[in-house]
Amino acid sequence: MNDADLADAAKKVLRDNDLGTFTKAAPELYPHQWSWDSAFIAMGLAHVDVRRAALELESLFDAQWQTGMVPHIVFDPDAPEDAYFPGAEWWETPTAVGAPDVPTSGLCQPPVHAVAAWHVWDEGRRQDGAWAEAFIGGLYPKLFAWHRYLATLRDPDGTGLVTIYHPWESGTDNSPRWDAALDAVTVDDIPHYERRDLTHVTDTSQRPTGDEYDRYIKLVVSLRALGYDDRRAATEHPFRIQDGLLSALFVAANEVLADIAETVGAPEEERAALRSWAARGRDGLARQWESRLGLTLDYDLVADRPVTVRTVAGFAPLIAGGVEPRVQSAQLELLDSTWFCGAEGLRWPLPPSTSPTDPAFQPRTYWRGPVWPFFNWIMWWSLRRAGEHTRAEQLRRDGIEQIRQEGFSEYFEPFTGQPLGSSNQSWTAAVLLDWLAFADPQR
Ligand code: 9WN
Repeated sequence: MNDADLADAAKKVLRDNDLGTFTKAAPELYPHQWSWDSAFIAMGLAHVDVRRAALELESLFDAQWQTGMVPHIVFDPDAPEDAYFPGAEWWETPTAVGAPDVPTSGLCQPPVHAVAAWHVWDEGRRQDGAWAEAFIGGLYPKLFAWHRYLATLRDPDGTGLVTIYHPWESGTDNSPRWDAALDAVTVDDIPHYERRDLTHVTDTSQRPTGDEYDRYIKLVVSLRALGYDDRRAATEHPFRIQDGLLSALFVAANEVLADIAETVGAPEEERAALRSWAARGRDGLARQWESRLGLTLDYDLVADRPVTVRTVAGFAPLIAGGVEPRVQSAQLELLDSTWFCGAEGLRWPLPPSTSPTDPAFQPRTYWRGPVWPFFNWIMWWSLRRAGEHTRAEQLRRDGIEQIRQEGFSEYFEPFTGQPLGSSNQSWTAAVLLDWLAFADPQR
């Protein structure tokens, strides 16, 4: 398939998953709007229909909580009730203080939205400057409120590291990063529930286990009982981890949002706040740097210890950007070492979500080994920001080949390249479109 046909196929995936004001993350497995998926989808849609791309972000931010939190799922009220578990009724968010009047989950996901907004604005201003200005001016205050939420309620001590209450907030749900903390969560009193995800995959070993789901549900029940009150969760909730990857994306997004703030003429104190959150985040990540592994580690606040596993999340310094040269070199070396892209027998030198050298590695199971295209995009974007253009270009080409040869799947087995999880996953199509547009000599 040539690039033009591949782009058409990607557009078709997004069109088929389009529900008017938002794009469902996948045709059956994920029939609602997911927060960070929508950000990536907007970046892809920017190359197809920039106004539709803007709407993707605007509809998500219409569900923003009064605290500033952007919920991880905005439920489609027209989807069948049993389409996804846990569905809208499980969260009981309408009774929570500050929740919007549309059904959402009570969690959030990594803050990549400012990066997406910048992409949409950048594409938009080539087409219609006044429209682009109105779009970014309208979204900026909501983006700022979202960042302020993360910098304050999710980092009450100002450590620079953002605390998550649930593996779903990390977006890397069953990563071994969370194993020890989940093991410590007791599940003797969870209500009966029925999973839906297993009916949408060909092989259930590609999804999290029953034990993991029990704990996911226990954590939802705990937050629900706390009324999704961040101040209470900060001491009473049984799962509290400073997430290095999320914090790194927050650093990068704060810098992008500071640039947006300048563009829209935002007050000086907001610009200063954004820059200080970025600087504070870098300091926080530096404290979590584990030079022996060449990775940055998450910190479990409940157990009071760092989480020592080898996963792609450890590339947090590279993703945050602007780190010391010795840290950047160590990360670049590690990326192509046998721990990640240089592992023997990989179909493409793309980073497995968990290092094949980690005892928890499982090549077909979700975040325990498979390669995720949208994550490849994050690494590509980060390498470019770090000035590593040659390595970034190789990653972009391999990322495109993976999709060209194996399709728009959610994730892929690293050695065989076998497509896994959902097919026709929206953000896979979206990042492909952004990669192809990058190669367009007209741009
Ligand atoms: C839970 C939608 C989402 C992604 C996450 C991915 C997966 C959900 C699930 O799918 O999580 O939020 O039910 O497994 O881990 O990153 O946003 O694509």
